[in-house]
Amino acid sequence: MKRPPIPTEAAFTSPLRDPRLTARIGTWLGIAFGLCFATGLVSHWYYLSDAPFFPPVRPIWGYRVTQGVHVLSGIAAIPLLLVKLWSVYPKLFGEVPVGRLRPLLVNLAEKASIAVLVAASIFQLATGLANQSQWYPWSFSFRSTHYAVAWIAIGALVVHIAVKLPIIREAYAAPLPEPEDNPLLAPVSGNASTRSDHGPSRRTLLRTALLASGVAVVAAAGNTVPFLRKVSVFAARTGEGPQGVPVNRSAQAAGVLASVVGPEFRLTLAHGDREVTLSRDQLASMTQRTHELPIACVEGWSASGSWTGVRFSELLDLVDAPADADLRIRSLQQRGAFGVTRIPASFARDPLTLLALRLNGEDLTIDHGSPCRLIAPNRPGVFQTKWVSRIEVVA
Ligand SMILES: Nc1nc2c(c(=O)[nH]1)N[C@H]1C(S)=C(S)[C@@H](COP(=O)(O)O)O[C@H]1N2
Ligand SMILES: [Mo]
Repeated sequence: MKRPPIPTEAAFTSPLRDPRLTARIGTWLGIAFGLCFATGLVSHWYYLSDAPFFPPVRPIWGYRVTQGVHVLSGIAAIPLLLVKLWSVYPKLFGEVPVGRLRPLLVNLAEKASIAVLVAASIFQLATGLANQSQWYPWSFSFRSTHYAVAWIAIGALVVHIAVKLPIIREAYAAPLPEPEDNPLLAPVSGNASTRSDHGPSRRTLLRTALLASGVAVVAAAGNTVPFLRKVSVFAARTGEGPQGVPVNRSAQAAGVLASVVGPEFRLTLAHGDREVTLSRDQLASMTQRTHELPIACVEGWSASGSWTGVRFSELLDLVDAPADADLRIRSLQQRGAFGVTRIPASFARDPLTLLALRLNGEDLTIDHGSPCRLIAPNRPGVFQTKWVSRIEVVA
């Protein structure tokens, strides 16, 4: 079989391609990437357990909003990136100035930097999209890899913008032009100056790209925005679940058996050698409080619930835990990450933080963490530990 010849840059003739279009799409893509990067840093900070200082306890919906914006800005970037790549990829086939060393090196350096930017961008959007649909088809740690590659992507983006600044300036100096009359595309007879003869205009393409991006956002936003649930066809979590709140990892998936959370269940509070043990009935006989707090998962879905239980700081007082001590929370979970978590003193002592026994007016179901779970304001969902069995003062 004969291989088709490699095309040249001139072989790509779409009249829609134009640096002025590329610059405009690029601006929107840059905004989406910037938002995604900034909120990603915030998300990473929330996950650190040894940060010099922790996120604030208010607003209660802080993580819900930043993580929602993170996932949605990433989704918004996908159609924009595709159109942007389409608008520039003929450059891959541009002439390489072989023979003269300096231009050759500049050309190769530019191609290499763009290759890094494109590869890192595609990696970030692909892994992020898979993660928000709860699909982990890889063996590396999602969080540390996604975080490291984010710096590569943003670094390459800054270099790219700096290198292209003159072209970007020029592109914005004039309004987006429509394609010139192209005799090849004009009909054989008739009035060649009517634009509709040439297919879509550049402005239509720009608007369509932005519209696609908006549609993608709306299609996914029902994960966090309740009134969009009906139209969010891509939303993996649409508010359905026992007691009106979705379940991320079920008891079965976590290896928590109904037998261990039955009447024999005991919660242990430990402060050094001191231990206090409580049954569920004893927890239920303590003062109960009800707070409206969201579960906000890193995967971009979130849902608010009305949680009832014991104020966490009142439990800590039973073993005279120091007010500034962090706590380790152990659960009955047998396998998988996040069976043991750590909560900073500021969150543990917040008056809204509960060891919840009930959700939306009913006892917790086993999948929501029965007999008791942690629920704190402004925390990533992974730290809202279910099936809590032991709370330890971290020495
Ligand atoms: N013990 C334990 N608690 C856990 C988890 C877990 O895997 N094990 N998953 C967490 C995650 S990732 C989220 S988003 C919330 C979800 O709570 P829900 O299933 O009640 O909605 O629980 C958290 N609590
Ligand atoms: Mo989560």
